[in-house]
Amino acid sequence: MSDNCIFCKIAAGTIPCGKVYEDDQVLAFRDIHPQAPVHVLVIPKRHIATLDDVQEVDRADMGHLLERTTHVARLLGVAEDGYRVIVNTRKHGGQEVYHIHVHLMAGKPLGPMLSR
Ligand code: DGP
Repeated sequence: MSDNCIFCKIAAGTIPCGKVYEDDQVLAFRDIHPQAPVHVLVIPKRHIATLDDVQEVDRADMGHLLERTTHVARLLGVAEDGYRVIVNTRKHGGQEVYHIHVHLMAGKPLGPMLSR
């Protein structure tokens, strides 16, 4: 756990969240500012600041994070129609919270990914 990391506090249960799934390694909860009808964040409970900080030793945990994201999509009933997964990374990636999180967005056609 990293001091002053809001997602570590959410993972520890000291800040409430709209939990949709949890196991011993990951937590999935509703984004506070949803940008799609379904917008969930899936985080590892262990603090890693950004995707670029992932090391070889984290491979299995990152695989688990992504596999559980697909599980959450099925739980929420959006897998068949499809969804978008985004991991914003550092400043130019638009990352605001420096604890790795997978955005799972769904619930309507989301359109082209990038505005030009
Ligand atoms: P990013 O820009 O990729 O770092 O996205 C961070 C997301 O986290 C953003 O969509 C809003 C969400 N968020 C920030 N603080 C909280 C919080 O305290 N609770 C919840 N549920 N979501 C949060």
